[in-house]
Amino acid sequence: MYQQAAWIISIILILFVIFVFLYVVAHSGRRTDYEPIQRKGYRIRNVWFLAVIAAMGLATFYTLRDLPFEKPAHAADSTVVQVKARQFGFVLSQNEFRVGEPIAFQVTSEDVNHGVGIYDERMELLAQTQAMPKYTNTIYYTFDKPGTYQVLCLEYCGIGHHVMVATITVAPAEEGKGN
Ligand SMILES: [Cu+2]
Repeated sequence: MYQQAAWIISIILILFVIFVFLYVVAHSGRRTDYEPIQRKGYRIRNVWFLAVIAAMGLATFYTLRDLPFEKPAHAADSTVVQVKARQFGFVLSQNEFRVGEPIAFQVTSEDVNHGVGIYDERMELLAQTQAMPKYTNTIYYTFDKPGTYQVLCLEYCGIGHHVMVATITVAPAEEGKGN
């Protein structure tokens, strides 16, 4: 969903840039006084500046709450999983989970910077963080569908970057536990 939104927004912005470019090219032959155009430009700029600030403020307010980095209330009941990234692979202390089981992936690296991205079967990114040497980043995540998930490196880390793959399997929720 996010990839598609990003794709559509990119296309719209590219079309906008093309439109502006063509507009400028089409009007470049005309000679007019510079000052009124400049004044008009400044007026438009002031209005748009405020509009952009307002739009970005609203977008930030509504999207920040969906960020997965916040420590959830049930963090204490999470299954703690050590994730060690290294050239070129991942070592997970556990890779079989159940639907609805809250998990805390504690991510670090044994050598250089890596990225840890968890992808579903449609290759949509569900959660990610950096894997850094001597530092632990935690991803709190709860799988809501059974299936096979992939962990891929998101940071170009050397010649074998593309072979950094780990698999996670998620089984249906336990009987009597809902879901
Ligand atoms: Cu890597």
